[in-house]
Amino acid sequence: MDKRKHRKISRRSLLGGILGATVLPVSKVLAKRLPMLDPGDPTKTPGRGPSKLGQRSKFEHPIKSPSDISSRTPLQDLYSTITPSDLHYERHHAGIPDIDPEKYELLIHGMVARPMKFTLADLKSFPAVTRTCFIECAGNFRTGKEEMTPQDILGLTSQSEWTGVLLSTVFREVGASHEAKWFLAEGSDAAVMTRTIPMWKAWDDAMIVYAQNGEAIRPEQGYPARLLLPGFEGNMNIKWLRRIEIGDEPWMTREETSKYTYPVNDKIRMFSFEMDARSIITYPCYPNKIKTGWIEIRGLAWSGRGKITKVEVSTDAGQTWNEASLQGPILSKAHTYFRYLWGWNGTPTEILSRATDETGYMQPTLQQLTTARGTKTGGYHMNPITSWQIKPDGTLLFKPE
Ligand SMILES: Nc1nc2c(c(=O)[nH]1)N[C@H]1C(S)=C(S)[C@@H](COP(=O)(O)O)O[C@H]1N2
Ligand SMILES: [Mo]
Repeated sequence: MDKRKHRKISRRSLLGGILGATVLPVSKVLAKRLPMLDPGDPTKTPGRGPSKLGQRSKFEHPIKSPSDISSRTPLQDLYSTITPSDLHYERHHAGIPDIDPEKYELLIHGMVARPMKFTLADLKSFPAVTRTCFIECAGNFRTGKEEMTPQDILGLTSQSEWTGVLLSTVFREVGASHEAKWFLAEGSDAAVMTRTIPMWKAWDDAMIVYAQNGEAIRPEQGYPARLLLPGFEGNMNIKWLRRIEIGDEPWMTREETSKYTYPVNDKIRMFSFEMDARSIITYPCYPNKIKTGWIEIRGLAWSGRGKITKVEVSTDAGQTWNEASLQGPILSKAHTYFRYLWGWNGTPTEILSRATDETGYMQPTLQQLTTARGTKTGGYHMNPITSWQIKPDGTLLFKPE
């Protein structure tokens, strides 16, 4: 490379180039005066200055694929377990209310010694706790056609690092009765979402969270504060939380009786509160195309009942299973990343993953699920093993069953 040509690129020659542009086309001026300078080369010209707010590379375009009622996390675009806050899935029944944090109040009453109202500042003044876990909609699972991405199939799950106060701390403050068996949580959006939650969850790991991934929780996720019930179905994690009533019987709210768990009598209870263990391969998947050679199969596994202990991958349509490596630290009730190195020889096949959690539960096949549930499958808590077909030319397609 000719060094003298480089030395010619001074501030003056740059300005000359710009001024010259008024009489000559820029390209001509640059070609004449700055033969080594490509104005489009970002490694040779100064870039943008610092900004008030960072942004993604203009070459990256992850989107949440919104519908009228929800938006889904692009699982195939994520490299690990945390969902960037602006990619957290959304499900709301009456839109997103803009709640003024100064006016925010949470009422706690019912079977308590001291009914109380808490401002956001009050909630923040309690000792804080931070934990990483997923939230997953009970209706998370779609199938039906081959051209489906992980986002289309299973995008109603996301993971954040949440910060807030343990519900048990606040319940001690109001003197919640130890006789109480249930509490009602109510949101302040126009949907007035209410769910009955067992008291043991409050004494265990339930939280009221006001921060998500290190900053104030997003409006979509319940700003300024939501209930977080690690491992429990998304619907019970009431957003824009405004009222908690403590009692000894379930309320049997509309959501409970029309859709989800009817929690009184085990005989008519359809689903558990917890989300069962499941997994999905997020690479390779539709619409990827692979070449023969080494492929690192990657994906996510999680369980609402504790830690993931094992993820197995099959590369022969489910005939044999091999243990994938799990990325640590493995957290309880949290998305867990798995990886499995595999050499593809060009033969068409199917790749699958199945998760096992610390209770010993193993993710079932769709056949096992429907057999176990009889006709009462409904659209909720469906966690079957899913499969990607690999075609002779290396294209991938979902295998709807
Ligand atoms: N107040 C309120 N809470 C709510 C809802 C709602 O519509 N209003 N939707 C529920 C449902 S069905 C789910 S799956 C989760 C979704 O949480 P996210 O939007 O933060 O992902 O919030 C739950 N909590
Ligand atoms: Mo949901």
